[in-house]
Parts: sequence; structure tokens; C-alpha cells
Amino acid sequence: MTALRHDWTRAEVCALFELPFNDLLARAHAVHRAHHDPNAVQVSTLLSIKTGGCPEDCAYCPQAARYDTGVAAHKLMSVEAVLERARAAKAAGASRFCMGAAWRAPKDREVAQVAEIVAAVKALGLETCATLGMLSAPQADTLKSAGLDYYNHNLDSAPEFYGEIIHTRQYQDRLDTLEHVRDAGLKTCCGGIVGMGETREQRAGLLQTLATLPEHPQSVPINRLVQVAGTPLAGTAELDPFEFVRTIAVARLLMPASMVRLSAGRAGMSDELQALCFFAGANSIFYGEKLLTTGNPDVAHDQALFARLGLHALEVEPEPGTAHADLVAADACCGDGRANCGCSAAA
Ligand code: SAM
Ligand code: DTB
Ligand code: SF4
Repeated sequence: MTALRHDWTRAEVCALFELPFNDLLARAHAVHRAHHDPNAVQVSTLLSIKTGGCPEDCAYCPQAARYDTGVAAHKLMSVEAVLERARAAKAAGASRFCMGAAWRAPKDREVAQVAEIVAAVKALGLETCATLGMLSAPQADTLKSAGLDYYNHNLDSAPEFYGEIIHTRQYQDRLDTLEHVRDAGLKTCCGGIVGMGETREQRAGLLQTLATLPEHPQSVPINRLVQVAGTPLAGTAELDPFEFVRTIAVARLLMPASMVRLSAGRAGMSDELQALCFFAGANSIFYGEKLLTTGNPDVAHDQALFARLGLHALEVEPEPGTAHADLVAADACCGDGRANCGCSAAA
């Protein structure tokens, strides 16, 4: 096992990015195998519980009210409506249910409503995660008391690139929320977005900042920008897919014990690119046809991909006859996963 370090320098992180691709992947995969089952992938389902109409100006985001993206605004869903979706996610094989709200910072009344939702989802036997924007320390405590496991709050970019993407809150605001989340005893889910026009050094800067937080986030989502028409970042030059794999590999090397999530952008990736990402150290995905407002690969496609790669879903006892049972069993099947496989995982 590699010892965890919290003192990575920018030069060291840049040097990792500069390695020959095969050397970088070999190193990242060795660290991955030493800390994790290389064939296990954690699966989370995401639901937008409050959509659109957000006052912030995040240049990538289809939910910012100021951009004309065609996303219809919806108020906070009822407990019962969320539960219905959480039950379906569990039956389909998710072990964690992540709830996103398009808020800058929720009001205390809204946090109380989400706390009720969290408690109900948790009672189904799912792990819970929420992403609601900036939180005060008491709000983080309220969510922890309700049974929340993870809070997602991303740094999104390197500190020096942030001002080109978001003007309505500061980098320090994000660090403050992360501190409140850690102090409340919640697990942190924190990562960023690549493909926003940043330089390689700025990608290194994002990962260096994540890896030098007081604790490595337990979950590190690496999002590839989903370009949405109407947002300022629509039309940005596409990131070289190998550079995306490098970003996953460097995240794995810097934060060996964390779960690295191959997050937004999977719908636009080939199976081969995703396989390279899993080899480089990604071991978590969003599972289900939708992220918050944009698409994600079909469940059947992911099941077939797991089967072809001999991957299985991490943790939770599968209920017999569910899609989850198929995902968990994927590495026990013929491993083919294509139309001629005939095993349940390829259905
Ligand atoms: N409003 C809250 C906030 O900003 O913290 C929570 C929801 S927000 C949609 C959660 C994260 O989604 C953002 O921090 C960003 O990393 C990611 N995201 C949003 N739009 C995206 C896009 N078009 N492509 C990739 N990631 C995106
Ligand atoms: C994260 O890092 N990625 C997820 C989750 N945390 C909340 C969100 C991705 C959103 C992609 C754009 C959309 O679907 O609206
Ligand atoms: Fe609002 Fe979050 Fe989207 Fe920014 S990322 S515009 S805060 S919903």
C-alpha cells in the first residue's frame, strides 16, 4: 500500500502528467490494485430533486437561470416522489442514491426538507449523498443527523482558472463548505470538471488542490464537460480522450485510497475509453439513464460493459432477480457480454 500524502507540489503533479502514457498507466494501475479490488466498481444513481432556476453563473451549467438551455425549473420534490425514484434505483442495482439541487446555498427551511428526504431514503437501505450548494456548519450538522453519508461539493477547477468559469461565488466559499462538511463528520465527495478549456497545468492544479485538502475526499468525481447549448462553454474544443485518461490516472496516484468516479460525460465516451479509465484507476460511476438534466449510458449498456470487462458492482447484498444481481454476477458469467453471450448480464 502507498502511504497517503497531503503535500503534493504542483511540479510533482505536472511531472506525473508528463510521463509517457504507458508508464503513467502502469504506475496508476499498480497503486489501484494495491488499494482496491480492480474489478469492483461502486454504482450510484443521481436524481435532480430541485431543478433549474439557479442564480449562479457557472459557465458549464444548464441549470443556471441566466442561460437559455431549455431546462424547465422544478421546485423541490416531495418525500414520496423521491422515495419512488430511490426504490427504483435500488431495484436497478444502485448502492448509493445521490440527490442534487440547483441552489446557490439552501435556506435552513430547505435543509430541513432535504433532511426528511435523506432519512426516508436511508431507511430503504441505500447510502445517501446530497449536493445542495454552499452549506453552513449547522446545516451540515442537520444533514449528518438525518443520516446523510456523503456531501458532494466540487472544487470544479484549479484556483487560478476558477474566475474564468464562475463569478458569483469564490473558491474560498467552496473550501469553507468542505470544511463544514468534514467537521460535521460527513464523508466528502469532491472533484471537478475537465474539458473546460483549461491547460494541463490547470488540470494538475485541480488535482493538487484536491490532494492537499486536510483529508483526501473519500469520493473524487472527475467530470468531463457535458457541453450544453446555451451555456457559455458550449463549443469549447474537446479534450483529447487520452488526456482525460491521464487525469484519472493522476487522481488515482495522488489519492490512492479514494474512490475515483468516472462521472459526467460517460454518455459521450466509447466503451474502450471507459475501459482505459477503469484500468487507470476509476472505480465508481453514475448508473441510470440520467445524470441531473443530461443523459447517461443506458443501464443495459452498462451491464453489458461490466460483463465484457469482468467488472462487478461493489457492496450491498443483491436482491435475487434484480438488475443489481446481474451487475454483481457479471464477472462470474462467460465474460463475453455481447449479443451471443446468452448470460443474464448481457440481457
Ligand atoms: N448547485 C450545487 C453546486 O453547484 O454545488 C449542486 C449541483 S451542481 C449541478 C453539481 C456539480 O455538477 C457541479 O459542481 C459540476 O461539477 C457538475 N456539473 C454541472 N454541470 C455540468 C456539465 N455540464 N458537465 C459536467 N459537470 C457538470
Ligand atoms: C458531480 O461531480 N457530477 C454530478 C454530481 N456530482 C452531482 C453532476 C453532473 C451534472 C452533469 C450535467 C447535468 O446532468 O445537468
Ligand atoms: Fe447553480 Fe450548481 Fe449549476 Fe452552479 S453548478 S449554476 S450553483 S446548479
